[in-house]
Amino acid sequence: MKWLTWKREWLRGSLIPAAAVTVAVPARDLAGSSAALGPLQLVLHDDFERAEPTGWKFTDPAAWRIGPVEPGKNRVLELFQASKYEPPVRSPLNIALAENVDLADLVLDVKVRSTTRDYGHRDLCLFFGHQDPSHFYYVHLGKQADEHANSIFIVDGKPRVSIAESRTAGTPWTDGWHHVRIVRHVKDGLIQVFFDDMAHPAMIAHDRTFSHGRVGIGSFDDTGMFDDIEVRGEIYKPAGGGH
Ligand SMILES: [Ca+2]
Repeated sequence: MKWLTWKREWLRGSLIPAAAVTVAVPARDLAGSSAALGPLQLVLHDDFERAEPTGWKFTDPAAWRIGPVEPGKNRVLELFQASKYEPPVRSPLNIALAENVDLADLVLDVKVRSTTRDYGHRDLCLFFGHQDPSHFYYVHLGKQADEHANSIFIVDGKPRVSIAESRTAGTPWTDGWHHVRIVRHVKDGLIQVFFDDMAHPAMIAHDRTFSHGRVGIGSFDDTGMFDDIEVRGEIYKPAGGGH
């Protein structure tokens, strides 16, 4: 059980040397897909066990902080208030993008915890294929699915559009921690989203508009915590980009 193995690593607080690891994603983790992801290098691992959230670029740095869940305990990255940010087109307000990570194919794993009240659009979001503030993909993990919630969205120079071919009726938020995974396979456009159940995707889409970009975490308009983000991916190399 791959997830159980990772969970034990998290519990031990062990660090994996980024340069040393390649992981082939098991076929059973790609249910509903014809994709075959090759070995992917671990390009980002952050457990936030430090004082300041270096390595991340925020739409509003004042909305984020690193802190322990309990005094002296594990530290996490917390989105604790609304960002003062006006997006160029209707899209999430609270975004933290990993710096210096531009990926094509990827598998992103992260632990997330919603800290807002329980309501229909209770959400946290994950970002990928991010080109600029008006061109990117994001996953909205919303309590109840509708036109604007609990789907995979594209922001392509205009207000976000839902592109999920299949999705659940809603993300079953609790006040505890959950494990989210995004799988992106550029060649056939596959996007899969998993929430706790790593065998059955909660959302699936196919889109090839953006072939690469940055990854990130955040929320449309709520608060939450993030920890132990691990991204395995293919580092984007521009065609004819030289060395
Ligand atoms: Ca941590």
